[in-house]
Amino acid sequence: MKIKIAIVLVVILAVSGSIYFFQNNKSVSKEDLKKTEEFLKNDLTVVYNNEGFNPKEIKIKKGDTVKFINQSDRKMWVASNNHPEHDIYPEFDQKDISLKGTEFEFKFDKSGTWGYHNHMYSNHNAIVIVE
Ligand SMILES: [Cu+2]
Repeated sequence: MKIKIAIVLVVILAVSGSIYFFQNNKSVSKEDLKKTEEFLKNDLTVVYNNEGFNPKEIKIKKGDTVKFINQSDRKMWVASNNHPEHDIYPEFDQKDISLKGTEFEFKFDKSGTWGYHNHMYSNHNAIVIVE
């Protein structure tokens, strides 16, 4: 009986461990990389894929609108730092979720260096510099 319980526990641990691993180690498929490169030909575009935001730092002019495209298998919610308050640039907060293949646009009316992140996965960070 004890052996059966031990086997069940080991199986549960292995399954939950591999689910955790695959959710946190999503790689970028060749197809997604190709799409990312295609989107980045527009210099007012940031692509979010499984590795994070690309480019990590984008320089724009005041009044420019940046398009954030979700090309990842995660939910994307773009928001200014710091997580979770989003208080350095409160207006720069998507307050919604974009699934893969959808996008969010934001017009930057304040100059400065704005750190932001994916609110749904807050260790993915990047910067918008508004000159
Ligand atoms: Cu956040």
